[in-house]
Amino acid sequence: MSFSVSRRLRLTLASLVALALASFMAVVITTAPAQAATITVSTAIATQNGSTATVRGYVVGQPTATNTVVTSNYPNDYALAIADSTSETSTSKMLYVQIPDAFRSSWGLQSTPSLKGRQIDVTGTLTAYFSHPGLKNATAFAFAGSTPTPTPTPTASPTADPNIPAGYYDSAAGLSGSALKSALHNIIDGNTTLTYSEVWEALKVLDQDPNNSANVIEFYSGVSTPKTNNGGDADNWNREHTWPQSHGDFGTVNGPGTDVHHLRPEDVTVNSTRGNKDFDLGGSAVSQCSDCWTDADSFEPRDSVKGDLARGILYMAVRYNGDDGFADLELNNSVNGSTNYLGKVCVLLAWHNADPVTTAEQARNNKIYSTYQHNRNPFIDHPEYAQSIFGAAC
Ligand SMILES: [Ca+2]
Ligand SMILES: [Ca+2]
Ligand SMILES: [Ca+2]
Repeated sequence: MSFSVSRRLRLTLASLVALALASFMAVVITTAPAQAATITVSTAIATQNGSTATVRGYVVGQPTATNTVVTSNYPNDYALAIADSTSETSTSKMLYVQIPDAFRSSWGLQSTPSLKGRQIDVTGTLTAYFSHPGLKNATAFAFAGSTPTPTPTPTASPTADPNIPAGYYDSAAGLSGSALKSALHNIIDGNTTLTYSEVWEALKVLDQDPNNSANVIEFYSGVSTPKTNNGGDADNWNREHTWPQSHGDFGTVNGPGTDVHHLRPEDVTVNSTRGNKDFDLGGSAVSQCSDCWTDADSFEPRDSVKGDLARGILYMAVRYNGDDGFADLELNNSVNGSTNYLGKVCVLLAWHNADPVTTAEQARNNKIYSTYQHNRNPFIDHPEYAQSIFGAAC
């Protein structure tokens, strides 16, 4: 099988570490431990001596008892069975891996069933689990071949945007959780709205290719395409609602359907492939969209826009609360969820942490504020708000 692993894996690891730290601002720089040699599952089974090792194997299911490994309808995210062959069915040739709390949302099969069949590297202590050869106290998970990154890089700490108007967030000071969400809503609502046709012109400015002022960058795919190539035909770019219209039935009248904090240029075909799917990890490669992944119920874009995407989605959930004639947009941790909801919130939070705010993203936010809508995305200005408002679900 072939996966574009390197970038997406580094990102996944960085996100896991960020979650474990549970705070975007608390970046602690430590010395990375020396990397242990990678061993096979059969070697790990033969080496149950309490030593630390990195084991490479294919995810074949979830152990639920000494001689039982389930391969569907996973009961939780607590354990993985890995083997040297993706088709292994004998539990005696499997290693049972305990999944610590911080890794469950990304490495547990109930949350991420698409892990089955993937080759992974897991680092931990070789010792019995479920009275069976196992690995416990895992400190790192990665798709095979990537470089585990046990600590975030210093650049993960965002620099405050000097263009935030004085006093803009004063009424949110000291608040957390739902009180913070409510205060932010009142700060960013009442914004100027664009017509759907004005969105074309706004995106040509906001998403201009920094290396070619005649082009825009298509959001998920990263492809540079002429601004004049907008339209509805194959290989045109059009206006992608990263929060799909159908997840709130808001259409394209002035309001959420024209809010450029979440609207982006995208290739017509890629836009169609994304459709109204929720966001989650995994699937198969997307045509015309390098390092994008999709399956029947979810879409995953390239790594460098995962955070940008997440922050636009978080903005939508706070901006639209059902008090202005549109639906109350909210996040949940599901795919195929109910109307007005978009998921998965825990995946989006991990993406927010793993792909931090850049100066280019701040510049886009400032331009929306100064030129178009006169409201700001709080999660670009204050990344730490995301965990406070949405972290309880994860
Ligand atoms: Ca999926
Ligand atoms: Ca980014
Ligand atoms: Ca809302």
